[in-house]
Amino acid sequence: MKKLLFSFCLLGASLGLRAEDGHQLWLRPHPAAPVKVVATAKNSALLATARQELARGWQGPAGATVTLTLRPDKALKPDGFRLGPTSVQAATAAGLLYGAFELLRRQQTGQPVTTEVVNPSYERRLLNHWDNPDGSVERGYAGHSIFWRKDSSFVVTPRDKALWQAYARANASVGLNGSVLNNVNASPLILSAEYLGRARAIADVLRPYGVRVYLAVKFSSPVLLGGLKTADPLDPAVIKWWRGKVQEVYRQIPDFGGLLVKASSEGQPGPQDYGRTHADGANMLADALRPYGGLVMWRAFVYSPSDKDRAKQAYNEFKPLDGKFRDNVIVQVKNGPIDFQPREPFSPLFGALKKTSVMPEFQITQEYLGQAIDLVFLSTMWEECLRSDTYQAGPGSTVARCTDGSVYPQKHTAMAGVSNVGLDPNWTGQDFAQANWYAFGRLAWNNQLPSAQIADEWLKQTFANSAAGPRPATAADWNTNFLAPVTQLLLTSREAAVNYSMPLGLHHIMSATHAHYGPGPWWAPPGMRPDWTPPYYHQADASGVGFDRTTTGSNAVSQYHEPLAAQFNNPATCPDEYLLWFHHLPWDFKMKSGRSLWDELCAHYDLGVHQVRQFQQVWDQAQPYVDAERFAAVQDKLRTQSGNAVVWKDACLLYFQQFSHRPIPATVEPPMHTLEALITNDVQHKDAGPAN
Ligand code: BDP
Repeated sequence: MKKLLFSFCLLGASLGLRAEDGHQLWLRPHPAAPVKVVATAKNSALLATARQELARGWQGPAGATVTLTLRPDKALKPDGFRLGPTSVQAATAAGLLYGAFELLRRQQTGQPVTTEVVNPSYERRLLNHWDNPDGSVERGYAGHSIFWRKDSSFVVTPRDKALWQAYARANASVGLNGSVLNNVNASPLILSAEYLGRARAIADVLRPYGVRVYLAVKFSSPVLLGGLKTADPLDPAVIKWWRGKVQEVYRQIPDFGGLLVKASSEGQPGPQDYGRTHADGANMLADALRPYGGLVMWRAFVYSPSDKDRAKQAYNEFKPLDGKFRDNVIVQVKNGPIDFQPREPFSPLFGALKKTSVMPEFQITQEYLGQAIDLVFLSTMWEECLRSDTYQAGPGSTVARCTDGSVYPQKHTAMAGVSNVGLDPNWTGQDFAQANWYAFGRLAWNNQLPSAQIADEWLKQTFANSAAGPRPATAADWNTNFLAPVTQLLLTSREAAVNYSMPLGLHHIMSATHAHYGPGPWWAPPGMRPDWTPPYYHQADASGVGFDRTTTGSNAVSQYHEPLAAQFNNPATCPDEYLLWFHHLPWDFKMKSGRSLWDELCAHYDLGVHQVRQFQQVWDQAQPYVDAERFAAVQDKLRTQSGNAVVWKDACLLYFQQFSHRPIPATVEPPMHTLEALITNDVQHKDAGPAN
């Protein structure tokens, strides 16, 4: 063994290798073959980037000539392109850049290049950064903001620029074309001259990569920043203030993309404070942006403690407003009706808003899915949502098709993902969380892409041809012993997380004291808003468990189109995945498997724990194919995840057992913790992230 290690080291040394900190993402430097790029297009920053990328990464025939042709083409959307083995034709310079990246990706991942037309699913493909002006990141697990500084210094350093450039390049390589630079819980400061100046500097660096800048704004900015007495969207002084502010923004950033707004939601100010509707608020901003072609992305994440079922509220507030929004407003809807939980059914707003543009919002940062510890590939979760059939315009009206313009005529289409990027050297904290950034970009570009392909692409670009670490004997060896098992790990990782945390439709039972990491089904301090406590969601008692959203319960089920409403309403036909989302069922309810609900719950938690242990084994066996630094980092995270999965299982089973009064089946690993200890300590998780 010693000898083997030694020879690996020697090989490493002879290749001039260095440790891997993961900073290169999926864009690892390769020895490129010489290539000549001939462009029939006017010179532009985007074209220069395309040329540079081809020269930097060409893996095709040495000495080949690649032609980049700019030409109007009816078959192409603005960012689309026609691809050939050595040619890209597009109607815009951005299309040429995306075509260049596509060529390189195909080369690096061994996918064939035929002559074909490639168009993006969505016009705007955006990251939402929940970054605060002081440099902190809400629900960020990878260090401070890459955009804003803790010391509030507005000096733009060469290091800032290099980082922003690397960030923009990564985005462009997967087709992302927009970044909202600050938190939806927006500070009015973002619209001050200093912050706009820095936003301009960021926009200047992002522009050559086709990434446009957007900002999130606080609805009461006219009061807090402008000194007005009101932020009423129908007040002439307020309208004037926003017009002036928008003009100022465009003076700094001529290609500014638009505004993202969280209003009348979770305590944020909004039009409802003045007796106005979401449409009144959004339209006022839309009118200010219209002369410049800017967009308003108005979030539908709204709920208040007054309603008996939080899951129904967004639909109830927004459905009556369908058709009342300007055509440069897009309503931004989270994938599920509650809040980025490990599994939710799709939000019933998808497909139900037929005369309003709607965009999906996914959460890339793993707030409820293990933060920067757990290895969870979210692509399968997003794919599940995008492929869900809403039936709103007949069978086949999937969430994807209801949002990309295929079903309803939308003037604008978009998809947003809450970013997981921070100042950590590897950008995302956990090395495998990079895969979620990658997957989000790929799905925003092509909402039909299977997760298996995304995983395959990411692994090949991130770990193959590694400049560090021992090399596999042959490609076949690498494919069999690394690519296949690790792809499988990625593809099952989200289901494993659901199993050990919130199986069978359970949701929102995480710990509050640990900033949403780990279990907390018991958490309900006296006086706390019920809809912020887990018991509101799981409703466990002696009679059973689950939230009754059937026609005889909260009736949330009726927000879904038939045949879904009937299917979800009946426990016999409701998919197991959503069972306790829609039903409160007795502990001895007979499941499709023949087991009782209690036994089934136990089996899921236990399975989740075993799946993570299996992931550890897969990763351990991958060691010969991975550089030492990333191998050890991921191994360490998996070890922590594995221990914490046991905590989830023990906590939930012991807690629910108080109501079920049933034994944990002998086939299930017995708890190693006591409920008392788990509750008392609320379990001290290692590296659970900031408690914001
Ligand atoms: C919740 C997060 C909170 C966000 C909110 C949102 O816990 O930090 O502000 O979503 O999306 O899940 O507005």
